[in-house]
Amino acid sequence: MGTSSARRWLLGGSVAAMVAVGGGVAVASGGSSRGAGPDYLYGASAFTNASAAVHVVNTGDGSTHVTLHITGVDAGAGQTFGAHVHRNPCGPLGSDAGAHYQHAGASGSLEDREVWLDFTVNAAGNAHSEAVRPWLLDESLPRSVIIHALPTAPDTGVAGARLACIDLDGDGH
Ligand SMILES: [Cu+2]
Repeated sequence: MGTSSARRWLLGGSVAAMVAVGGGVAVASGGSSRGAGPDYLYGASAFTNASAAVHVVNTGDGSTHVTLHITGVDAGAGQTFGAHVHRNPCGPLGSDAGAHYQHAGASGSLEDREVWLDFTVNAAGNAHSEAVRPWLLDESLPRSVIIHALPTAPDTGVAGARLACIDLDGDGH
């Protein structure tokens, strides 16, 4: 699956997510996946009325592009929230998503070895972020994206309370 087709699909996915709050997960072919949600909210927060879409695209050269689009965030312009790919699926408790996904054999900083998607909200309550990594996510793990209350601390990966979770689905493995 090429990058250009992924980009077209990403735009369509964002629109779909806006009309499907709390909706389920759709699966694309070609080793890509996405999630739309949030699937779980952990108490009232800036994300109570938000819609989010996550796209995971495996490029032909063995790298991974993960994109997060979010709308309807009730926060002031310029506020930054942490977000990461986590190891486990979403659940009723924020802790159900487990620890950060950390890629076996990856090198570099903590951020380089994980998938961080911190985003800053604009005046309209929208935000997006993207992470590119030179490896493919381990398809044996179900995964999710957790949105946190605070920006991610670079040294520790800590980002405060878990506010929302979006399930990611694989490509049928
Ligand atoms: Cu996290």
